[in-house]
Amino acid sequence: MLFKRHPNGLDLPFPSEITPQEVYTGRRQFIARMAATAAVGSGMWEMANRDAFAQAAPAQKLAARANVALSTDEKQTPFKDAAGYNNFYEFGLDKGDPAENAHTLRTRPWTVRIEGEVNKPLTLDIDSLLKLAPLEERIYRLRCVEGWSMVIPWVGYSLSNLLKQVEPTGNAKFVEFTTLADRKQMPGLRSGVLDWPYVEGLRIDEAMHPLTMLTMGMYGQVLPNQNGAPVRLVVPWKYGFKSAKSIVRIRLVSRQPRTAWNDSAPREYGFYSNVNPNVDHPRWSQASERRIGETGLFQPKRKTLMFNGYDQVASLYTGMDLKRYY
Ligand SMILES: Nc1nc2c(c(=O)[nH]1)N[C@H]1C(S)=C(S)[C@@H](COP(=O)(O)O)O[C@H]1N2
Ligand SMILES: [Mo]
Repeated sequence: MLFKRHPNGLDLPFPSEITPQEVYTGRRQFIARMAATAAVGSGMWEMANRDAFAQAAPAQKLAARANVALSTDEKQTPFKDAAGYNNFYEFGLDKGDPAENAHTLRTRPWTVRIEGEVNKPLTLDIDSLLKLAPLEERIYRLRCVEGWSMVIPWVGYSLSNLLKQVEPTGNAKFVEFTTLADRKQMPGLRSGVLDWPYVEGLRIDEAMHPLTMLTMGMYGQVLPNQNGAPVRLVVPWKYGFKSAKSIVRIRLVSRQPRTAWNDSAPREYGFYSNVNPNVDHPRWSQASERRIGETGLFQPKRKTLMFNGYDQVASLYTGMDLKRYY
């Protein structure tokens, strides 16, 4: 298939930007135009793609103990939305592309190399990762920088379990995450939207925070490929793009690593990218969000919460100007 080129990256049309237009165009006309353009990233997308998952093979179950203390009690996003409305640019730029294309990703055998400023570098395969610490289910909010959110029951454990095993040296100040970039498996690499591989990073105290999750599953089963199988990061107080998918290398480093989104549009995507309703994206407000799956296209939006509601991380940023370090 052909990939559309979105020159500015994470700015595909999505419903939170549609509402004002709906108001001045008139709802009738607006609906007709939405249908005519068969817009993705909308309630109509959700309707059109319901059936795509009906025939999917049953996924491997992943048992986990519920971590109630770290879970929200908000209504979970339906699985079909969480596994059907994705950002995974290695498999295409539209929300339905990863679900359609990611079957070519080979998730076994798979290894993750943990190296850099550590006393005990390690290479672990997926089975070793699954056994490294007790698996927990944590229901987290995920807030995409584009203005939508989901509530997803992830399966994994705190990344700190893994980082402690490799014994970070005193020089380990940041952690860099590199994800798979294989043209044979990932048709989206043909698009020049990012400088592959997708790289993300955290400060070491952010990476060691108990909320930061190394994730192998969701909804009680192994991750669907489009959600970042076989292993990804989930950092719930940051915009979704910090939660790198399909990780192959974790490197502890002394200096702040470059990141793919920051390289591509530095004014728009900072290194920190904490969810913050008071710091707008240069091209749109971050004050509110649309909850995928739960709400219809014309449903009022929700207020976005500071740190996505995860107040327990506030102390990591004491004294920091979060407008400057966005
Ligand atoms: N490797 C890789 N990881 C990625 C992305 C990507 O394009 N490539 N997209 C990010 C973005 S923008 C979001 S919002 C989340 C989406 O995760 P989900 O599809 O599981 O909801 O994945 C993040 N991780
Ligand atoms: Mo995102």
